[in-house]
Amino acid sequence: MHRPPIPIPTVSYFGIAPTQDTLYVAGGFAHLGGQERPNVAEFSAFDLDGDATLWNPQADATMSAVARSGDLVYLGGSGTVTTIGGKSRNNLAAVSAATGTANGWNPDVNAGVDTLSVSSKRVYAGGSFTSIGGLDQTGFASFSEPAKLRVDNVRVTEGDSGTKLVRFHLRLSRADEETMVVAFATKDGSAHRPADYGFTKGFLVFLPGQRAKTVEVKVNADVLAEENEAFLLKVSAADNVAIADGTGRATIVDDD
Ligand SMILES: [Ca+2]
Ligand SMILES: [Ca+2]
Repeated sequence: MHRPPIPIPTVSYFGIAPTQDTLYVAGGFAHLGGQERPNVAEFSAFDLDGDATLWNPQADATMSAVARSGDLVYLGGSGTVTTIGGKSRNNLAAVSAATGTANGWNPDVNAGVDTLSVSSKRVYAGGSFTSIGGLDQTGFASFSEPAKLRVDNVRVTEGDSGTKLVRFHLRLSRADEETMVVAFATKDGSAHRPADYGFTKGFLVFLPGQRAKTVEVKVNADVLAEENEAFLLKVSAADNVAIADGTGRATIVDDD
């Protein structure tokens, strides 16, 4: 089994979370592992030099807790944190383990989160806080993990005349009691708008209990002999939903 090299502490570490391949460190520092990694850093078992990885959620004040669950990393702040993973987040956030970007989950904790743990799709937090989301909550809280959204890849045979519809399926990992809104827009790949497909953008609402939605995009047929082409559907979050995979790829299979 690989074990990440644990960096020698020259600064304060308050939260440590090992996984099989990585080690997360939260604390009060501007640099760690030879990189500028404000208050949170990740180390890889496969980098024997002990350099921090590229993962960089950039918390704006001392962090005190970290826990990894699936493709999310939960981060707790020491009481004065207002930005984590590129978003305004008071002392508690969930960020992507791939990109370090915060998702829509936003509990809003008024003071320090000293310990975090995730079990059976619930997040447990303990600390010196007295309110969460503006409601009285002292010292301990538990939350449902945010529902996670995935966009499927699709393939469509081009056709020789008219248009076809490709259907991207957006699926939540579980039904939620909250309404969720996500924004979507197509993006050129090797297929270009408007020649190959119709630019499509908008919002989708998942009402409480709903788990799947479809986005339809028009694809233009032609009789040109060419390579298969592809474009993307990019989905971004609103509150509550975490984007596990926010990019769907539509492959237009040439038939000429
Ligand atoms: Ca064709
Ligand atoms: Ca063609």
